[in-house]
Amino acid sequence: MKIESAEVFVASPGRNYVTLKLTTDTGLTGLGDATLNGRELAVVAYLQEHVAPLLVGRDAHAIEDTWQYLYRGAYWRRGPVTMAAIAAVDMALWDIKAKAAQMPLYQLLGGPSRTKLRAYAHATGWSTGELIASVQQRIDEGFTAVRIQPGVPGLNRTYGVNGAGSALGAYEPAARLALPEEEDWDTSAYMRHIPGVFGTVRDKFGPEIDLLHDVHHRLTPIQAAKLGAALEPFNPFWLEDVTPAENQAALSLVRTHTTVPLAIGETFNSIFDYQILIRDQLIDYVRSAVTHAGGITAMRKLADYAALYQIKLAIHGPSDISPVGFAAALHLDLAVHNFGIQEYMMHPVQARDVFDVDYTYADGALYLSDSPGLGVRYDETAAAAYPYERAYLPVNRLKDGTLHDW
Ligand code: CS2
Ligand code: MG
Repeated sequence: MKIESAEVFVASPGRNYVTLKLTTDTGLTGLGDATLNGRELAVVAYLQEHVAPLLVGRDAHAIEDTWQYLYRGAYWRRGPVTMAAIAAVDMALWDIKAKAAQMPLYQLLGGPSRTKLRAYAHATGWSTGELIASVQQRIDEGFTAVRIQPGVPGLNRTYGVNGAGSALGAYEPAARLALPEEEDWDTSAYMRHIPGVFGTVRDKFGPEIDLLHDVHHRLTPIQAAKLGAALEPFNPFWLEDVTPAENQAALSLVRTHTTVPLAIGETFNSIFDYQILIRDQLIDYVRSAVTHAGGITAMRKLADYAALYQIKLAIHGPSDISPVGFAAALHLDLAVHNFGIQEYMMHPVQARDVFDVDYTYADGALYLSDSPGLGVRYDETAAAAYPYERAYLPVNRLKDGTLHDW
């Protein structure tokens, strides 16, 4: 079975998604997600100009060899653009292989290790009262694990809630402005505010609900250590991305001072970004997206490496991973032994016009069907009605204008 064509589609049903479609000489098709939020067309060009010509005529079954060919063959290794492109090819080939076998992909990865995939949802509110209402809504929807992101007194907008009165999710699909939106940041104000919010939410909902929080790369290691220690009485499920973590060893300082579980890695794109973090047991959850870390082939190796150290998989699942990339995550989640939890941010409603998916949500968990492959269909005609729109993620400045991590 040979690859006959590789086509790339860009559509914006609520937000931009880049989708690769591979077709074989036997008529099978496979889908891959290549969406890199805010830099989408860089991956489109990489796929169309540099990868598609290499794929035509290749054995569609030779997934590992194709992965190595694209990774080593480029000479210029790693980086989010390259790894998103490789990920899309890898997903599409796994989709094809599973369709050829007439099995859902998770069967080819070893079969199901559990019956359902526990998911966490986002709750957000500028004031603590709004946040509590949002948590209640998630609990009413069946979630038993909720990420809480409050506003910060003195700021006008911040990650996870954007501004007072903003809609749920408005913090993610960067406004369709000519230039990135500018948010403001004050680490001291944030550090003073968060423990009280955690305490109030914990008091209101009791000990059983799991509460998560995303620091979104904003602290130094010593600040992160201090925040972790301050939150310990409220038993967070995890703190996510406490530091930017380009310096992996820095997390050992955080670890020395707090037992709060740490999750990290949505911006990482290689197993090597985790080498020290996993080997030295500095984290508890790996957060890469299948879409950004080289696909199922690479993520399986990452999950297995993490498993040696009792570290669990908690794949990134925001609305900027397409339903194709999200389905790939669910198949891996179902198959690996060290599944932790799955983020479920949900896609814009318009995405349903373009992506027809077989996965379902019920009572705090996600389920896969037994349909062959990834279980996602792409409607090219519907996609054409949602043309690409340039969109940036926000940037973040301190009060004196210094650019800070977003
Ligand atoms: C976030 C992401 O889901 C998360 O944990 O950190 O939504 C992140 O902000 C976006 O994926 C950026 O594109
Ligand atoms: Mg995050």
